[in-house]
Amino acid sequence: MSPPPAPAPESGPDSARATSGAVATHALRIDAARLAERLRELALVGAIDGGGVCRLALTDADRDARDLVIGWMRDLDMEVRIDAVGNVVATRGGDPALAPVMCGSHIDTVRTGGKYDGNFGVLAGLEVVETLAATRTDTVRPLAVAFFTDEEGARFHPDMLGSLVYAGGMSTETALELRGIDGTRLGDELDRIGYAGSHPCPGPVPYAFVEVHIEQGPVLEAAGITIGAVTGVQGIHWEEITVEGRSAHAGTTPMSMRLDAVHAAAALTMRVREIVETVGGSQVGTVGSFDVHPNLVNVVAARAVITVDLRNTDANELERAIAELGRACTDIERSDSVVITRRVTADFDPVDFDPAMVDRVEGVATTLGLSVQRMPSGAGHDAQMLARVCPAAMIFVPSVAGLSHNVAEHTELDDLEAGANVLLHTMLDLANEAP
Ligand code: HGY
Ligand code: MN
Ligand code: MN
Repeated sequence: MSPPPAPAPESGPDSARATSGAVATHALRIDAARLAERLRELALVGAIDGGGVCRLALTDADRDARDLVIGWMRDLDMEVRIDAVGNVVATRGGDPALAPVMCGSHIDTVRTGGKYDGNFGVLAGLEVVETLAATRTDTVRPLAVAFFTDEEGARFHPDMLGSLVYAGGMSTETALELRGIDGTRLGDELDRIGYAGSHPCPGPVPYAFVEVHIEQGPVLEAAGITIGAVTGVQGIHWEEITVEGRSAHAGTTPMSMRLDAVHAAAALTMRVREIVETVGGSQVGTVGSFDVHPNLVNVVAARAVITVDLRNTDANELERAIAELGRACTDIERSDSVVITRRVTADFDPVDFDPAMVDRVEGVATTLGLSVQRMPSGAGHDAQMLARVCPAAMIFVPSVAGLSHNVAEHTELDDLEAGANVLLHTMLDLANEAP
């Protein structure tokens, strides 16, 4: 599908600026082949079988990806700043006295990650900058492209950690002391990979923040729509639940004498599914990890540790699900004579994006001749943290078969190109707004 025709020439104060470069800004388009090449190259870092990527936060693969992307930022003559939790913000052009229009996302992935989750939002931002540089187009406000540390939260809970600290939602000190699922200390890992930056958090407040991201679900593809104008992000609640039983011999121990941690954790896992069905609506629930000790064929398990991920677009309904989880724990402690300990590791209310920003994304997509619909985000994103400090918006593009956090994650290049062009013109509009 060829890019849509350029919208009608702009009128008004910006029209003079619109021709300051070699091309009128309304006619600017990103270079899809260049974007695809960067996505391909970045996906080689931490590449795993099946065409996916494993780049957990602050691992060597994350370091190598950071080095590669910062190299591209510097090739574009961007000024790069690294902050105390390893967030990276590169800035270009505009009046340095004005707050930048920022875009970005993340380059860390889950263990079974795809090429596009997060990576697309960062590389689309670089593509916007390169398109403006190639046409000698400047902007009133600086443009910034960011990637935030540990957005996935897969290694160090919670998710969106770096942007949470950037926005002042968690102190740097607290973040540095976080322990990963592998027992490592976040601050030590940041030092180890050489990304403990000198710039303090919270970071400078942008004029606005725009994140383009794959949808990671089936909605846009099913509707045959190219662009999602994201209205907000659903609430997210994570718990690490430890079930303490008693190890015993699998052959000699009568069933009535067992304090079986696996049986109790499995019962709790089934209750999570029942809670989802009871609460209904947009409620979702996941037990994504299930660790057993000593994890041996002939030993009744002494301990099981599971993680529970509960999400809902409605804060009250999410609270209801959390309360139901508490009841399930109490029931199972009694029925199985085990001890259950709960540790909350993420707890974020639903976020609504600035309505004017959602209008803007919808308007730009329409002007570019792209089909667009409004929708909430099922996944967490850095934009929900930046929304605490500035007007924020998200642009979604379709995910093939609605698949993500899976090596087969895919989005067609035409759709990536469309999303990056909506990012380009949304940022241009914002960056050229009269101060
Ligand atoms: O958890 C999430 O929704 C995101 O992938 N970090
Ligand atoms: Mn993501
Ligand atoms: Mn993700």
